[in-house]
Order: sequence, then C-alpha cells, then structure tokens
Amino acid sequence: MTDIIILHHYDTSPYSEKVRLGLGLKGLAWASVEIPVIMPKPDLTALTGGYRKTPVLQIGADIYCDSQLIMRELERRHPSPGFYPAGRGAADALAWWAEKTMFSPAVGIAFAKRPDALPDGFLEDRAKFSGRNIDPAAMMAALPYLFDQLRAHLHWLDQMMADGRSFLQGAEAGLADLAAYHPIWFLQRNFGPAAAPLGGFARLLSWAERVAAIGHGDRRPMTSQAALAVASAATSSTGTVADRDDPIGRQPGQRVTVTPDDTGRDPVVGELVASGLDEIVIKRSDPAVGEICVHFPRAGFAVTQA
Ligand SMILES: N[C@@H](CCC(=O)N[C@@H](CS)C(=O)NCC(=O)O)C(=O)O
Repeated sequence: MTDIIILHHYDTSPYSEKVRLGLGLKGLAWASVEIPVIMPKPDLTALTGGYRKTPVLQIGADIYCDSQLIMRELERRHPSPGFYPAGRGAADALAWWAEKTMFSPAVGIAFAKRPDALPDGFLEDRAKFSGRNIDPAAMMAALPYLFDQLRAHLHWLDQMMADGRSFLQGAEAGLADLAAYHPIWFLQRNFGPAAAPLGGFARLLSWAERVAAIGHGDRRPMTSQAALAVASAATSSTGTVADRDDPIGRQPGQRVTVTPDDTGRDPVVGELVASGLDEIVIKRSDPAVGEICVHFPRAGFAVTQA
C-alpha cells in the first residue's frame, strides 16, 4: 500500500494534465488527491515543507515536487512504454521550451476572457504566487500580445510535424508531446477545440486529439488525510548519494534551502540526502507525517545554504 502512486493535483491544472497523461501513457493505476486551487493547502505543505505548486507526486514517504521531476521519476520506476522515443536531451529541452513559453500566455488569455470561471480569491492568490500585481484591465489590454506570442510558438510546433509524423519526435508520443500539449488543452477546455489562435493550425488540432486519446490511466480517489497516513506509515526509499562534481562541494548532511526560481517561491529547508545533475533530495520532519524526503529538480530551482 505504501508504494501506491499518489498525485496531489486539481482537475483544471495544466501541469497536472501533463502528468495525468504521463500516467495514462504508461498505463498506470494511481490515487488522486484533489488539492485546493488557492492557498492555504495545509495537507500538501505538511508533505512538501512549504512548496505549494501543483502537481506534487507522493510515493510512500518520498515527495516529488515539480512536473519535470515527477515525469523523470515515473520514467525511472516504470520505464516501459518510455517518455523518450527519440532519446533524452532534445526531448527535455523541447518540453522545457514548450511549456515555459506557452503556459503563461495560455492561462493569461483564459484568465482575462473567462473571469467567470475563476474561484473567489483566485486573482489575489495568483498575484502573491507570481509576485506581480494582477489588474483585470491590464490583462485585457495584454490580450493581443498574448495571442501573437502563442501563435508564433504554435507555428513552430506545427512545423515540427510538417513531414506528416504523428507526434513531435516521430511515430510515438513522448514527454515533449505531453509538455507541449497541456497549455493547448487549457485553451481548448476554456474556449473549445478550435480556440484562437489554435484554429489556424489543422495539424496541431489533430495532434491534440491523438494526445488527448492517451487518457489518464486508472485513477481512483483518495483523501488528503489518507495520503498523510501513507506517508506516516512509510519509510523513504532514498539512499545517501554525494555529488562528487557539485560545483560548490555540497555534501549530504548539510542543511540547505530549495526554492523555485520563478513563481511560488516558498523556500523548503531540510538536510541534504542526495543530489546530482537532475535532482536534489532533502530530508525533513513534520508532526503530521514524521520523517520524509522531498525531491526537487535542479533546473529552475535555487539551492542555498540554510
Ligand atoms: N514548474 C512547475 C510549474 C507548476 C505550476 O506553475 N503549476 C500551477 C498550476 S498548473 C500552479 O502551481 N499554480 C498555483 C497553485 O496551484 O497553487 C511544474 O512543472 O510542476
């Protein structure tokens, strides 16, 4: 029971859609914990130590923050079918570019045009989350710019499939497809299948149907309390690993702070357990769950001495 895959997420979250499709691509069974869309999220932050973003993956007493790392961990534990049909490197870079570039305009368009779909307190929460003032009039004024940006990047995606391939890197779907798809999914969810500026890209529309058809695997509901009980009952499976090539000589046992470098910059403090090129793991204790290990990717996170 303690090795069940638990995804902490909410249905309207684009980054979570990437992971849900990843679970589907691998044909996995998983437990779904619905977390609040805005702060506070006490049961989530008991697990993460303060990290508030969505989604978070839990397996026993190991907590994986950020969808970049979540996908890598799913690949490590369940390598087949793989997320990398054309190898790593290019797929990771493509995924990083696509979602970093298209998530923000896609949600900006939806927030400006569909204020009715936002829960109470949402814009105030996201202003704190992003560290920027969110003004509905400025959001409306920015719409032409957001459409232009999205259209330019969608065009590049569209060109990748100009030779008639089914997916971005060939005949099979992989990480790059799921990462490029989730901002498009968000637009389609809010404005229909041919949402502007997508409507002009017929190839992308049929690609999006193929990606959506992957589905979400075998999803079962779980309460946040049950997920905390799983963490309490489990022991982390992470062993101590020193990074001999760490640029500043960080060592297991040191106390460090790990903080996202873009939005939701809530610092998490703990004892370094393992680190390497792709991942850093810190150990911390919480009265609700005991000792747990929290895992973060390296790209996009600042690690400082605590
Ligand atoms: N780099 C992060 C980005 C995650 C992200 O920004 N998620 C959005 C929702 S899709 C979020 O956290 N919004 C604020 C919240 O849910 O509290 C990842 O890949 O997981």
